[in-house]
Order: sequence, then structure tokens, then C-alpha cells
Amino acid sequence: MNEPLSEIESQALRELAAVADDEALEAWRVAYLGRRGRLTLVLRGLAGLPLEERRNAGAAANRLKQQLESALAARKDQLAHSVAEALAADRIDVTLPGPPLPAGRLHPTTQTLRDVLDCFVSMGFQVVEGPEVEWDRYNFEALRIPRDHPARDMWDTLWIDYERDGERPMLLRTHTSPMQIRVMEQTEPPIRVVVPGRCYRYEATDPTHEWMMVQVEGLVVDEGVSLGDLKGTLTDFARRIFGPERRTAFRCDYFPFVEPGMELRIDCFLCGGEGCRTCSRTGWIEILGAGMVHPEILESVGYDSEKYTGFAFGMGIERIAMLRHGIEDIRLLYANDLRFLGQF
Ligand code: FA5
Repeated sequence: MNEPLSEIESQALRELAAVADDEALEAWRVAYLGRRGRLTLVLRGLAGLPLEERRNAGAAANRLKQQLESALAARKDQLAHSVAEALAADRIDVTLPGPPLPAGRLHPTTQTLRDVLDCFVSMGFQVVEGPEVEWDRYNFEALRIPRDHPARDMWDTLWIDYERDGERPMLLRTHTSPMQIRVMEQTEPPIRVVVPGRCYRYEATDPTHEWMMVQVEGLVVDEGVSLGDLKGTLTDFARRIFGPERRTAFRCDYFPFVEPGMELRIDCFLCGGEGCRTCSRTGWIEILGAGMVHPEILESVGYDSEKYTGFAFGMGIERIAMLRHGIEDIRLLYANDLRFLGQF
């Protein structure tokens, strides 16, 4: 006999205990009991032994064969059982309600932006968009803010690290006003557009100032457009967005691209006009700059300033969201705290 039965027995049983699936079980059967299996080879080898020895060894080998066959059947049973158990444990109750999916919502700035745009669209304005990375020419020069003019100090600028002829002509737009020029260059009056978009300023933050904000620019150019149209349009806008109880006030302001220029202020929601930290103790919160388009600008884009007049405005959407929801600090809007944002 070429292999001791005891060795086959112990090895076979050890391996069988480690078998984990039907495939491994079949491989084990082939290895020990198959046509060329280890035990089968032992049984075949018995033929060459003397009669007495063959009888004893044959009986022992057959006993082992039976033992392995019944061990195989038992293991097979065991495996089938554990698969059934795993399936039972894994069973899904399809009648249970699914786990709730956390639903997102629109950011309060986006909600207000959409309401503002809806308001102007209902008045007949068209919505257009423009680039956030802008040329100096559109952001400043074409708006009558030449290099070295003190008015540039009104917009602390983030310049793009790109040089041409020793100059840096590109920047992150500081306001949406460059789109006034781009629209007028490409269209003829009558014009009625609003331009939403992000603007960037190299500015220290405080309760009403962020370094990134969303503005909506408005531009109207037509025959016979007057300051009365500007005031009427913006007063109507303010009533629709803030309700009739909020007080509004126009005040003179300076912007090189309009004449005359003004700002629109809303009474502070927090102190009701008494003066507090949020309104810098003035009782008012400025939401937009506006004015009649400067005739030189109309001429520079090829319009006849004797025939056409226009007005423009630019508002900060975060300031409007703050007034509507009573948000005390603009920085809360972009601090990404879901406990705060989830309230709106
Ligand atoms: C402008 O940006 C002009 N382009 C507005 C304009 C357009 C005037 C057309 C005339 C004609 P100003 O810098 O004041 O102006 O900004 C306009 C509005 O943007 C402000 O009233 C305010 O609501 C908002 N805003 C300005 N700076 C910030 C800031 N740092 N953080 C948040 N909102 C701001």
C-alpha cells in the first residue's frame, strides 16, 4: 500500500471541515473519492497484495471509504443549511418603508435670486449672463473708470495672474456692470435686461460684506427713459420683494458710469431704523446702486445720446436675502453650516 490510511483519513477530514461551498466540496470529493482520488488509488493498489494482507487492508480501506462518503454527505447537508440560514437572515421585508433620503434644498441666496429675477422677468426684462473673469476694459475702462482714477478705490480688485505687455488686464469682476457694455455693444435699443452673477472683491469681511457676492445688474435703454422710470421700477421691485411695510429711500451716490447716481436703501429689519451693528448704526441697509446711464457711455457704444436715454442698477442679492429672512451676518450664508442653511 503506497499511502497509510490514517494519514489520508486525518488529512481528508481536516480539509473537509474547511470546505466552505459546493465548489470546494466537489473538489474535495474528486481529490479523495474520484476515479483518480487518493483513496481510490489505494483501493486499486490492493490487487497486487498477498491474499491475507489484501483482505485486511481492503476491509480497512472500504471502511475509510464509507466513512469519507458519509462525512461528505453530512458536510453537504451542513453547507446547504448554512446557506439557507444566511438567506433567511438576509431576507428583505419589501413592505417596510424605505429609509428617508436627505432631501437638499436651494441655498437662501439662490431662492432670493430666483425671486428677484422672476420679479423683473414679469416686468418684461430678459435674463442674460456674462463672464466672471473679466477684462479691465469692461470692468473699469469702458465704464469711465480709467487707470489711476480714484474711483477705482471703490472696488478692491482680485487680479488674475496673467501678464500682457507688462500689464495685468484680467480680473475677477468686481460687479456685474461690465455686462452693461457687453450688452450694448451687441444690441440696439430698446434694451431691458437683468444680469445675475457672482462678483469678487478683495475686501475685509464684516456683517454686511463678503469677498464673494451675487449681484443682479439691470439695464434699460430706450427713447424717453427717465429718472421717474428708474424710481418707479425699483420702488415696485422693493414692494414686491419686501412687502409694503418696509420703508425705502433713494439717496445721492456716485458711480462714474451714471449721471445722476443714487443708492436705494431699506430700513433695517433688525432695529427698525434705530441703528444697530448690522446696519452700522445708520438704521438703513443699502441694497443697490443705480442711476441714469452716462451719455458718454451711450455714445461710446455707438448710440445717439440725444435720442436714447437709459437707467442701470446693481444690487447685492445676499443683502436682500438678509433683509427678507432677518439674517444678522452675511458670513453665515457661506459658512456651510447646515443647521443654519436648513432653516430656509
Ligand atoms: C456697484 O457694484 C455698481 N456696479 C452698482 C451700480 C450698477 C451702480 C449700475 C450704478 C448703476 P456697489 O459697490 O455699491 O456698486 O455694490 C452694489 C451692491 O452690491 C451694494 O448695494 C450691495 O448690496 C452689494 N455689495 C457690494 N459690496 C458687497 C460686499 N462686499 N458684500 C456683499 N454685498 C455687497
